[in-house]
Amino acid sequence: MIIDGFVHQLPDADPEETGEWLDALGQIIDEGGESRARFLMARLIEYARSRNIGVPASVSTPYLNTIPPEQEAWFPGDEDLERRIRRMIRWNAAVMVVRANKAADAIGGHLSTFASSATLYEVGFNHFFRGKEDGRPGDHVYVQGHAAPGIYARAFLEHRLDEAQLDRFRREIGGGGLSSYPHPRLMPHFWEYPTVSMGLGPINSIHQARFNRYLHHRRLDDTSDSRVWCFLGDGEMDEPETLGSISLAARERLDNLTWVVNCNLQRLDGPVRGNGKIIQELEALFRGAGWHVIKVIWGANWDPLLARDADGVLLEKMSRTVDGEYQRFKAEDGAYVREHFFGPDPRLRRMVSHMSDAEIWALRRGGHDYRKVYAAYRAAVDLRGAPVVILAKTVKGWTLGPDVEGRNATHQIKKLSNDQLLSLRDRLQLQAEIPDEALAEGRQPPYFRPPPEAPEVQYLLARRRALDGPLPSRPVPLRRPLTLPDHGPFAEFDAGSGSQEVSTTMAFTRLLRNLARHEAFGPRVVPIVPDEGRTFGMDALFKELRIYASQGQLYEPVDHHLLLSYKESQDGQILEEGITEAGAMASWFAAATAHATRGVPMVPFFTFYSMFGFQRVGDLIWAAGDARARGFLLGATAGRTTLLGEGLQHQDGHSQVLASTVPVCRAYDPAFAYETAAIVEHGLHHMYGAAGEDVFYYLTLYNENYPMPPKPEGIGSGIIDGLYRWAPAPEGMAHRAAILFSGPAQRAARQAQAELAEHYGVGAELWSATSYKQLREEALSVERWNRLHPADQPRLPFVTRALAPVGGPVVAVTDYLKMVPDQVARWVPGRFLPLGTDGYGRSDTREALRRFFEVDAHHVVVAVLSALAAEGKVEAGRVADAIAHYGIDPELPDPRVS
Ligand SMILES: Cc1ncc(C[n+]2csc(CCOP(=O)(O)OP(=O)(O)O)c2C)c(N)n1
Ligand SMILES: [Mg+2]
Repeated sequence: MIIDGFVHQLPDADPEETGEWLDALGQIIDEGGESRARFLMARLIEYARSRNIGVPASVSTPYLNTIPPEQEAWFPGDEDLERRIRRMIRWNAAVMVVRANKAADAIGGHLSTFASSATLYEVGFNHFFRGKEDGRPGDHVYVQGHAAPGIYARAFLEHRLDEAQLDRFRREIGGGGLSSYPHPRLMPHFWEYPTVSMGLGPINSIHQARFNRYLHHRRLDDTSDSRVWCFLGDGEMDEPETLGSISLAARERLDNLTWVVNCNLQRLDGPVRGNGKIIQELEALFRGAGWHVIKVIWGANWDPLLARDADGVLLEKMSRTVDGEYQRFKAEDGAYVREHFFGPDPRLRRMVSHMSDAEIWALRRGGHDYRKVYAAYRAAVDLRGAPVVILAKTVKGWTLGPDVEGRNATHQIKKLSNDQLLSLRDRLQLQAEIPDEALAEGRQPPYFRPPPEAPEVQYLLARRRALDGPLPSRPVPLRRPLTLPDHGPFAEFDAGSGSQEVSTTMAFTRLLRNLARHEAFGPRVVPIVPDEGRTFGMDALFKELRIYASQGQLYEPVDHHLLLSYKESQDGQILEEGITEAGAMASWFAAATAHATRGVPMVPFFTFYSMFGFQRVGDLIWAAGDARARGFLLGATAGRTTLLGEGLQHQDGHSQVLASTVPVCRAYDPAFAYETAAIVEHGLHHMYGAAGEDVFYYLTLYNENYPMPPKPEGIGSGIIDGLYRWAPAPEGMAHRAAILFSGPAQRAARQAQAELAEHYGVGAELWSATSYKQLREEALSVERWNRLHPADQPRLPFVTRALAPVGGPVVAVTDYLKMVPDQVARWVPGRFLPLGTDGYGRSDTREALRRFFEVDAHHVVVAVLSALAAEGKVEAGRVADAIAHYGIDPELPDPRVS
């Protein structure tokens, strides 16, 4: 076989001996069978390893538990009490969802996900997850979004939530409700990590674990006691983000990370791998990537059967059975399992002949076996050198009865009849707690919670006290306060660059360096780049700030003789993530939420190719808003025409539109260095100062060089509010107008102003529009106030007040879609005409692109004249003359659709 071809490239020192070994093995296969041969091979490999013979790891192991019964850690808890607690939690979780869906206005929710994973969570809560008492940061626990009902039910049992709150599950308006899923934005004192968009929890958890190491290596926080736990669905493993960073986790030896994959073999529509075995597939992936894998497939009552499986028929059957069949078995009954799993092979049939159908039916999956799960977690926290994934096999909808367990529709079942509830109650042995009458037809099924002094509650609370307090819980109190910088790092940008031509990207990089150099504040700066540092001119920072590398730099870099050489270091500050915007964003996420998750505010600046930001990792950005992230996102090489040459897939003309859809994102499109600096300075104080608002900032940065003007006097807070007058109109003109520019469109605006004054008698004021989003939001709140206060004097939005004195049409020009300035169109006094870069980009020079997209100075002039003509102030012929004069072909196709 080709894959073992290496063997034939090595000399065989003793072919005769080789032959004898092969013959011996052949004989075993012929006489002892395949299973025996496999067994012997496995023992040989194990023995070779014990003698330090490096045998390459195989990527998969038999379909058995990784931990043999005799090596299971001793379970230290009170099993009976924990079982009762678990049953109460199961009950309340189900009842909460059922009650939410009894009313005519059924509101949804999920029963089956938690039903399959209750044991997985309960072992964690009772024995492993560390809380946050006494100012400790504790563990980071990512809960599978659809398991939220179980987490509420546990908090209820702990007396952290009450019945009224459970009855407000998914009814958040008006306050006091419980969110559908983990949303820190909506329950800021409870939920910690937003996970429900599949794939985001897993990638975030990896980067959280890595970020903890970064904090530790940089001596910013002792993270050695914090473990990251991430609970995942087996269906969720198909998301590219889920698996996207697993090799990073192994490379970084993140033994502070444990994943628990709830392998209930089902996703929303049906089986995850009906024709295969998801556990085996995942095992191979994770082992291949370098993780420790612990499979928890079979419950303890399978152990005696396996112990008797001398000829390997049971293992053979287990291995050959596909997940679709396993699912079917759990949706049938004991007799069916006897007939179809054990039955076809007389040896297997004999193996269970002493067992009743009920006993066969009770053969459990490992993920529902409390002791096995405990042993797996114990092993996971003790294993060193690599992250651990626990693959726990469960039944979707477990305990919820035959109409729900393992059914294809189970994910979406949210109602149970009173009969179904009765049998759930019996299954959970809560007959004494919930009498039959309570479940009579037409009655609302009751919750059950013992009083605080009951042994169950006492035990539960004692366990949590021993583990440093309840979870989930947010935020961690401020443990290491942040000292904000004075104006020093920002000051130089106010003076402008004189005749030196620079870009806003260069200015930002310089600002970043200034901030990182600040003695008190500097260490909190986290510069993050995907593989684009050089594109943004940040390679200059590699040497000074150094790139974080957990193992330091084990080689002399090729450019070591250069002043600005490539420098990796264990206490490096820059996170150079490689080509993974999702990974870089996940690092930003960890840093941007450190204020709440670790009580150590960090200030991340993630600079990316603006095209590959919002549209590539927009869902992570959205979730970051949910997580109450604070920090800066920088979309560099921005602009449909400013990024010349790169073409359709690179030129971004719409990230400002996408940013405007994120409620807590403050999106800015600065033109000048002093604007960029002012926005960052303001943002720092707004997010990390007394206001402490949970928002984040997006700034587009460009690579066009021009002399940066000094900051004009008297512009007040216009840069931050989104608009200010940058230059007055030339005096003595017949007509008046205003041109609003953003980003590098400033150049076209300035040229147009001169042209209009010189040739057309139009005095145009120039305004810098740094943020249409900010303007729009202020205007919307004013509009709302007016709508709801009819008796009061109406208020005017800032943009209306600011532009009122213009006394002529307003033309806006941007390197983004016309939709960006259009955000404020209805509040602009007078005629408003936006120019923007609608359509796909293409490769060409800036000049050609700006002409093509109709955002160059000539098109601005024509737009101003056309607006004046529409107002009857200039003749239409003047517009036509200008069009002809500038050589504009009015018959060219519209770039928007061409
Ligand atoms: C990105 C994304 N796509 C789709 C969904 C809708 N969705 C919610 S749960 C689910 C199935 C989950 O299956 P699995 O991960 O196996 O979890 P289980 O409930 O079986 O534990 C889907 C498709 C989502 N929440 N996020
Ligand atoms: Mg599943």
